[in-house]
Amino acid sequence: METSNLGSCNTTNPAVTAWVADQARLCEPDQVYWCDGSTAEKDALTAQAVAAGVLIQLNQEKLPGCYYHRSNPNDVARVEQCTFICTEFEEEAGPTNNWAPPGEMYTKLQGLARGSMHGRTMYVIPYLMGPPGSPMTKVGFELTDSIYVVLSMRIMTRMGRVALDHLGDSSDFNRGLHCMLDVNPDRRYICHFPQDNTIISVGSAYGGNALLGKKCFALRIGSYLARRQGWLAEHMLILGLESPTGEKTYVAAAFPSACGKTNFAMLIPPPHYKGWKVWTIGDDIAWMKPGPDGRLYAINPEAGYFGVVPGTNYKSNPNAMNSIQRDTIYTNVALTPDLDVWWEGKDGPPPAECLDWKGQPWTPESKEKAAHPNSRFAAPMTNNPMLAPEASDPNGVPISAIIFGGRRADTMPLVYQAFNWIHGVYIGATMGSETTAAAAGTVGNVRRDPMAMLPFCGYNMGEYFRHWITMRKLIRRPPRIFHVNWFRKSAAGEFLWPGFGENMRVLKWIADRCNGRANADETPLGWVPSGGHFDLGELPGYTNAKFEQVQSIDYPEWRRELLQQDELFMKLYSHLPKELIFQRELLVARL
Ligand code: GTP
Ligand code: SPV
Ligand code: MN
Repeated sequence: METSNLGSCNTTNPAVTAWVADQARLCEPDQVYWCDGSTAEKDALTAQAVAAGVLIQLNQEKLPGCYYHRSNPNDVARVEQCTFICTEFEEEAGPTNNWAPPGEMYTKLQGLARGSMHGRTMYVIPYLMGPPGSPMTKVGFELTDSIYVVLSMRIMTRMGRVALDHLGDSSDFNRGLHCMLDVNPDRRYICHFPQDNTIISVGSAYGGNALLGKKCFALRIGSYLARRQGWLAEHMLILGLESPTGEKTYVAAAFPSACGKTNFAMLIPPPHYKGWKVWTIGDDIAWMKPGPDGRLYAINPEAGYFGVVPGTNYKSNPNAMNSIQRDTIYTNVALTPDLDVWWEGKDGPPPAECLDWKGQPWTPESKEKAAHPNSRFAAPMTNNPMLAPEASDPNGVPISAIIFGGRRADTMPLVYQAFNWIHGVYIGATMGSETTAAAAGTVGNVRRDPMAMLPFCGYNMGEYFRHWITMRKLIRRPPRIFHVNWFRKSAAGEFLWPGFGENMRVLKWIADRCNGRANADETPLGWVPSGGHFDLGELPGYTNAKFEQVQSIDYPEWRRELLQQDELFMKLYSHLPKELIFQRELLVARL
């Protein structure tokens, strides 16, 4: 085994060099390559990936710097059934996680990893989660034998020298090992060892399974560290709403996977909101910590967007479209004869012919979809015309509102506000949402997805609720908490709310509530907009009656809802904070 570029981005950090050497001895790659994050390196690796058939160069006139990738058709989404939290005691992982004893799992995974990189290169990726110089930023290393992972991590994180500089001689870094193996679902394990700040992922090369900085480190390990260190690691977008007078209100929102975070984070206000702007700070993950002024400050640990492609177009999300015109990796979309990309819901008519996400000929008559429903783009956040300059502020941004929301065809109104923090925690904890294509399995079943963290909480969910309750004591000026649902439908199956850019109206009411400007009425669920205090102007055809329908409380639906919440509480019973049981009683009484 040789180290191919000793010296260019190597480090003398003894903890790093010893660990990398250990893992190289285990995996036995032909060579070890240290990534420096430079443009020259990107160009060289991209050329290699193209030569190896891992990437296809797209039409460089239409899409400069863009490349196309197909994953193995058995490997197209996160796999919750193969995802494990390996803590000493099963209680620590809790009933919502798969658990295995660390010793056993290390043995099994090391068996799978042993010698698995023969004939391959082990890439060493040093990366930062968070802006350089921020006290909230953390360092990770991912060792991988996938060049696609390297190039994706280069987009999604701040990678290379900057991470080594941040780390210095410290041994406080996340240790991630990723081995593709033969990409066989029978040998696919995404395992977290929070007590060792370690992740081992084998047998998948897709998304959150393989880009270890994202769900594995920033959320599962992150949430574990956050509880011990007094902060929050959440599956939340962060945006800044700027008023015509320049006042900025920062909002963080938790929606489950494929339920609208990227869209909301990049919202463009309707034309009559003259002078209003929505700036993106992050589209998927927020790390939040109480600041010296008693407010809750948030950073986006990521540096890019790994976004759902289908349905993205210049009408639904122009900022996303503008973000993916250059230097973007597209995975599992369709490929047209002129090396452009296509997907269901793109602007314009479908191509007369193309290759689908599996590489098979496709025409508009085909029954199958051309793009996989969980096809994704990886684009640098600096491509986003509405990227907030504060996205790289080491101090983060002060959060005024936290929003929880699921994908619910019924029961849940468009918007309501929690009475107080603990009621807000209850609303987040009992959240439900329909399953989506972002994870392998059935799509469209309502399940409980507390705070959109069901697949991402790295410890006992009951303790996670307790941590949220305890955090209130550390935040003197807490954000207000809201619940939204963009997806309520009529009996005829039509959306009762136009969504997308029109969600600005909801955002405006929320910001007004935080800034003491809009009135609300009390309902059993929480505070809702008072008549005349919610903007329905310039929305042709949208009547007050329709708004009343989307806001309505249906008592039989709420009876069912409470029973479903009960199932979650029963499952978590041994660690469930009694405050939440009390909140449930209060809600039952109000209803
Ligand atoms: P992850 O990246 O998986 O965490 O997803 P996300 O939460 O960022 O979801 P995203 O913004 O990519 O939206 C997923 C899908 O939800 C899109 O394809 C849209 O079709 C749909 N969607 C987003 N916002 C709205 C909305 O306001 N109304 C309706 N009806 N659909 C929406
Ligand atoms: C999600 O599923 O919530 C995602 C995509 O953001 S992945 O990175 O694959 O987890
Ligand atoms: Mn996500």
